[in-house]
Amino acid sequence: MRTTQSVGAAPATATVRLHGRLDQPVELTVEQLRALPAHRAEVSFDCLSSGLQHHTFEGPRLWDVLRAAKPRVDLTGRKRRLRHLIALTGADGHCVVLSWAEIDPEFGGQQILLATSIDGTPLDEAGPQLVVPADASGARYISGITAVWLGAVGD
Ligand SMILES: Nc1nc2c(c(=O)[nH]1)N[C@H]1C(S)=C(S)[C@@H](COP(=O)(O)O)O[C@H]1N2
Ligand SMILES: [Mo]
Repeated sequence: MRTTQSVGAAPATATVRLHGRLDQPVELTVEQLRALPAHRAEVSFDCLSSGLQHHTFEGPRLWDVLRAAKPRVDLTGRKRRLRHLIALTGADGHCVVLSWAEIDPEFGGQQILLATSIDGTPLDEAGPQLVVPADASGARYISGITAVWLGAVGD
């Protein structure tokens, strides 16, 4: 995990870097993610190693986080945007990809969140966690996210 540490006993603060096709690439703390409208998701997913899991997450939509960073995506018409993809990387190297259309309200419009808390526990030290309510399995619920990259096929 990439962290910033201040002098004394202050806890480590995780940061997540938004980069790629963005006009305003930025490094955000979980506290800064809380500036965006928060949504709650009560979810269940299956894990190969630990079985069925239930969690309640809160945090902003990934869509709102990306829009705030001014994506360089042509939203004229509906076809040009569909080549874009979002890659999220965790502190342990686990990496997952979403397609732009999964979160675009004119397509899948899924309420995919960058969670700032899990079951009421803040994620300021661990880093945000991806919430993909429509996924049956937990493997895209990537935790300790350190980077979110927006790219496009053909770049
Ligand atoms: N960074 C990271 N996030 C991850 C994983 C991982 O290996 N690394 N495993 C995923 C898998 S396989 C599952 S099932 C869920 C498990 O979440 P839980 O243990 O909090 O229920 O986390 C996901 N998030
Ligand atoms: Mo899992």
